[in-house]
Amino acid sequence: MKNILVIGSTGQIGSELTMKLRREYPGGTIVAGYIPGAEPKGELAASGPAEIVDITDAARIAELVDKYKIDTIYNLAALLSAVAEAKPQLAWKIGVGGLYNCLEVSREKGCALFTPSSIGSFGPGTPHDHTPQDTIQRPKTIYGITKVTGEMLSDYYADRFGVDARSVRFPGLISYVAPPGGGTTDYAVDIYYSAVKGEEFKCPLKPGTYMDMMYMPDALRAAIEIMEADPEKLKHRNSFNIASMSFDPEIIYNKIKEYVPDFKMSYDLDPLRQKIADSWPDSLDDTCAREEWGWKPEYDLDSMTRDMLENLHKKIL
Ligand code: AKB
Repeated sequence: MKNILVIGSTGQIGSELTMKLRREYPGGTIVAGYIPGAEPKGELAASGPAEIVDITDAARIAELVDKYKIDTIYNLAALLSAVAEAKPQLAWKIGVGGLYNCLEVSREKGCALFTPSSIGSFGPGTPHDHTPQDTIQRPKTIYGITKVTGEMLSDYYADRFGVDARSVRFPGLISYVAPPGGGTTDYAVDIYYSAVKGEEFKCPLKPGTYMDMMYMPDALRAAIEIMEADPEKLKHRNSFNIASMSFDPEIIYNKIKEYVPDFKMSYDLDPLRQKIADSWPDSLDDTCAREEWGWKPEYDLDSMTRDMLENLHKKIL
């Protein structure tokens, strides 16, 4: 049995992860934590408890941990990379201050803790192709700086206090349930919406901009499998490279065109997102995740595209 608090349960990852956790642990209590204005709706609201929790309020996190006898916290609160550049102070407060609160509550109350890191934790000095697990991490964005700080702080709490903190470096995540909002990789979600609505897609990144991407079902599985992994086998903790596909705007556009032949794309570059994307890896090497806890993606670009188009048709048409 597991009792889990998901902080940020109504975001792009949280809205699907909370439901998957409820299916995976039917005897447990999975609490959907949200901030006012982002209330859970529909099945998410109906299928289990929901509580207001602001990650900057440590006392509230501790109160909920006591109330529901929580043993695991999924910390999904973050400002994504592009929006974080507009609000760097808030990005630090949520990304690092919020993580510190989760780590302290986990230390005091014996919780395990999952916090996503990102391909954004790397920077221009990192090898861009097959980026190794252990390499240079000198990001230029506030988002990346909070992620590297978070990785180091989580490892510190694991080594110093025995907190079972674990993490994966998520690529751009593609999904049809809840939109991402504010990331550099969001174009790879938006392009599917344009294709299904029959609209021309204006791509904010130039051809040749490669980044790692992943379909949400694989990302959700990774978030659960890393927390279930045998600790004896983990040489790393915070955070594991995971990968499934890498493409540039032309590759995803041409893949969608195989299914939507009339689909049109033009370029309308966003200099901020382009600069961020150029500083990130083109493709990650996820050998350590494969060897230490058996990570393996199921979706590639073709199977993801078929599933995205089918589900978006049902959702918006
Ligand atoms: C973003 O683009 O900011 C995120 C990420 C890769 O962490 N999707």
